[in-house]
Amino acid sequence: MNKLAVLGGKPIFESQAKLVDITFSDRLLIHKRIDKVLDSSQLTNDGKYLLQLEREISARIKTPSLAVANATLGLILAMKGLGVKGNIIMPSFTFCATSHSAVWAGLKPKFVDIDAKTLNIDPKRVEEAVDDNTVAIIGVHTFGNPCDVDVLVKIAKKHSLKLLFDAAHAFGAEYKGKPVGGFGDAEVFSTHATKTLVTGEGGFVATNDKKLFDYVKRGRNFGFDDKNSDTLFYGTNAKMTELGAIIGLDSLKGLDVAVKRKNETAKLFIKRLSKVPGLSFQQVTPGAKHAHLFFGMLVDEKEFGIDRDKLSQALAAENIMTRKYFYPPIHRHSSYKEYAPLNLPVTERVSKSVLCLPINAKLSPEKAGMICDAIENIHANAAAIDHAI
Ligand code: T4K
Repeated sequence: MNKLAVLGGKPIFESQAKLVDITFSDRLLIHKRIDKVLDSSQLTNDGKYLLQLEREISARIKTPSLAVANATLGLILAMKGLGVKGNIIMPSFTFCATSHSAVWAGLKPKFVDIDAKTLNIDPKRVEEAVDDNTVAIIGVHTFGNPCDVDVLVKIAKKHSLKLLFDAAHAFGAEYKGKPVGGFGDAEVFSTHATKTLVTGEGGFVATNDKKLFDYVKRGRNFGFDDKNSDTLFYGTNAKMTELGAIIGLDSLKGLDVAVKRKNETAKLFIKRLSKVPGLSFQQVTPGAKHAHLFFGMLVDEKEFGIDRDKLSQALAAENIMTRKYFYPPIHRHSSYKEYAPLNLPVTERVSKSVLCLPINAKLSPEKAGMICDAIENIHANAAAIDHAI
């Protein structure tokens, strides 16, 4: 075993193993298309590449989809378009965009706990949380692992609630053989640079609800009518540019390969790292196909020997990037301080122990193996590391 960098040795990676490392399929075509767009001078407002991307996304997920400037604006539009006022049940173990969007849309987040295995909203906690003020539920397909969709649909139907999915992580995932995108009243994807399907900044709202579709379509363009002369409501500007759409078309071409590669890496990580005491992993929802945007691992300090933060530090010394998605949980953010007394034991435990490892289509099995070597080495030297940092 090599001497660990955190203990004075040489890092296992010469150049950084990045959490995300974007793959482009055909740069020449990207450049050609950008030139065409520059020649045409049509940079935004329903340009030809945007329309092509929307057609291809809609066909792939078998659901009418609209491109937006980012998932946060997509979520705000989808939530406002539901036309309801009251509480929206959601997990606190998510990115702040899920809850911020609700507040911007005039809804009040009601945080509930997650399931310890899938790391998604726990349907039992959802059912318990429904009261007279509840108008909607939003599930988050955490790291690309689809929610327990059928159970959430049942609960929403039983209580006449709207149901959304924050599918920011989940392009390429499936639930019971169907692509994520067509479930609930709407699903919202992110195509931010950190995602598998990339447009730079961007996202998609997918919905089978014609009224909601029209609301989002107008809402992303200031609320204009078909003649673009009068506004029908207070819309916003949430349009995606042609440059984003060109990157998106390229990214979509490579998506299946990327998701396959990421699933292979996740399998390798689980096979190797399940042998390391104190490490456990997100479990795939029964009947689902995980998109593995991120690979989340839980670190039990007692059994592993050091806590998540020290492991992250030791990996950084080895030139291995990690991220603590999602820490702190939303109800611990300063902007949500009125929620701080909430008791969400699984969320608290997972949030304190979760660490996301690099997972991207460029990460070879050899490099993924080197990440496992480093983690095993860190575990074997936990006492010395604990003393050193
Ligand atoms: N719902 C959920 C559940 C979400 O997780 C998010 C966003 C949203 C909704 C809202 O989606 P958007 O409105 O953003 O479309 C990231 C992203 O900013 C954010 O989009 C994402 N979730 C969140 C989980 O993380 P950072 O600050 O952690 O990323 P950063 O800059 O540290 O980069 C991480 C990795 O990505 C590194 O390996 C570098 C690489 N990277 C990053 C950027 C920005 C690139 O390769 N290229 C890039 O341009 O925030």
